[in-house]
This record gives sequence, structure tokens and C-alpha cells, in this order.
Amino acid sequence: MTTKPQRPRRSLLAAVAAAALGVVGLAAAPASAQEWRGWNIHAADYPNGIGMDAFTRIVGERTSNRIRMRTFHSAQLGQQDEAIQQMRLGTIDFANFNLSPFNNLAPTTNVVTLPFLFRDVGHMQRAIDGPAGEAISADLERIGIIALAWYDAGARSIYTTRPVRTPADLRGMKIRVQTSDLWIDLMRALNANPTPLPFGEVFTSLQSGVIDGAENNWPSYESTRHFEVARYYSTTEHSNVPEVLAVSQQRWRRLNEQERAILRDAARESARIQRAAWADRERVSRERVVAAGVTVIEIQDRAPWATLMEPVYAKYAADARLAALVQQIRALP
Ligand code: BDP
Repeated sequence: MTTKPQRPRRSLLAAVAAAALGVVGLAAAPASAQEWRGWNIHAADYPNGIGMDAFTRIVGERTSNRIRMRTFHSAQLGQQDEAIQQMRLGTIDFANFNLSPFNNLAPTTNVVTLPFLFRDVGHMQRAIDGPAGEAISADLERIGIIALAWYDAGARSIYTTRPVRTPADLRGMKIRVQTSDLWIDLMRALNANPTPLPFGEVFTSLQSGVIDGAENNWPSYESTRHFEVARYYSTTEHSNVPEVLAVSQQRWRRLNEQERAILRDAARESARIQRAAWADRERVSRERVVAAGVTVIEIQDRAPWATLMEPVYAKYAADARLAALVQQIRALP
């Protein structure tokens, strides 16, 4: 555990006693030497790790290391649902999250998870850098998370241990999803059997036959080596849910305006770096899995898939506020 700044209300006596006992974690750290802990589910060389490392480097430089940040890559600090809880409690200070694990906590994140909503990456970026991002930031702030910038996560497609060409092929197959009601309903709408599991358990679950498939973008499919056990990748491209680079409200509250501006700028710069790295890695990951003998099933006609998604829209975009956001996103160029 890192040392945390002392709470102002603690009595001097308690502080002295704690110091005398050498209680780790209770001793006061000078405000000038903050050490922030960052969570990343991916490896350091994944585009998101590259983006986060740029963020921490820029913040260090611009605050003369007054704010020192360290990212723990490869889910060293736990899986994503625990990490979200830790961030709300303030034991993780910053992180990059996919927005789907917030679906049950922050309603507007459902909108950007909705299947077949975005026409392409540009459309997704205009939404998340604009109206969707604003609405989601407000929602996340209510649960103690301050959104600073948005990362790309490409299109998610279904990959399986048996070939899937049409929605009918998915019937009854156990498909891993992120922990989100929307994702469970989405898979049900496709007549699959949704199985929520942490990202870190997907490989062994595929291997042991607990699940028959999962869904993700090219870089995650490749970097996790899921492609070694699920050999069919069907380009359904059913969701383009983006990601957030965020800090915990507990930390944010203690920053002054100048420091906040530094963090916001650094986060935006890191997003530019992540997005460029993302575009490259999508191509490279696809090439790698194809070279490794994966069968890519090109889904030419997505209409039969999209039609089945009506119940998902009826349930998750029915609320007036969310429906308005969907309309606003659709109206974007
Ligand atoms: C990846 C996201 C990561 C998610 C993972 C998942 O970058 O944040 O945890 O998908 O499916 O694409 O759990």
C-alpha cells in the first residue's frame, strides 16, 4: 500500500501515535510527494498502456514530479469490476476502463454500448468527444469517477470454437460477456447463452469448454491469445463501445485548478497517442491471428443481426433522456 495524504480531521495525537507505531498507510505523506496508483487491464505495450504511460509521463513533467503516477499494467490490481469499486473508494487513483462495466451504474454508458449505433470509428469519436462524452462524464461523476479523455476500442465481433455465419448458428452457444445487463440481453436477443465472466478468465473458460466463445476487438482477441482456443472470428462488428481514462474523485477534489488543467491536457494528449497506436494495432493484430491460422468469417450482411437488436433498444434506449441521446448521436455527421 502506498502512503496516503493525512485526512485533515485526524487529531494530532492519533497521528503521533500512528507515526510512533509505524503504522503503514496511516502516516502522512507531504502533499508535494503524491504517488498515484493506476489500473490497466492490458499489457504495457497494448495501445491503452502506451496511452496511459504517456499520460503519467506528461503529468510528471508538467508538475515537476509533484504528482508522480505509476500504472500497474496487466490487471495486477485486480479485474475490472473490483477495480471500479477500488476507484470509487479511492484506493486506485486513475485507470482506463471500457465503458460497458459501467452500464449498470451509469445509465448513459448503455447508449454508447448499443449495438450497431455507430456508423464507423469517426462517428463514434464525434459522439464521445461531443454529446455522449458530456452526458457520460456527468453520470460517472455521480459515482465518484472523473472522466478525462476517451480511448478507442474498435469494433467488437464474435469469436467462437465452432464457425458462426448467421445468428441461427449462435443458438444456445455459451458466449462470454462483460458484466452488464445490456450485454446479457444483447446475447439473449441473438439466442445465445450469455455468460458474464471477468476478462482474465476467458482464456481458461474457452479452453475447458465452460464457454463456446466471446466477443471482442482484434487487439484483445490477439493479445490475450484467445485466438489459440477460439479459432473462428466472425466480423459482426456489433458494438463500438469506447473507453475512458479517468481519475478518482477523491484525488480530484484535492487538486487545484492548475493541476486539474494539467491532468486534462495530458489525458487529451494521451488519447491522441492511444488512438494512433490503436489504429496500427488493429491492423497488426488481425494480421497476426490470420497468420496463426484463424478462420475469419466476413459478415457481409449485418441486417439480420441488427434486426434482432430491437428488444435491446426497446429496453435500454426507451427512457426519454437516453432516447434523446441516441437521436443526437444518430444526427451527428
Ligand atoms: C477489451 C477492453 C477491456 C475489457 C475487455 C473485456 O479494452 O477494458 O475489459 O475488452 O471484454 O476490449 O472485458
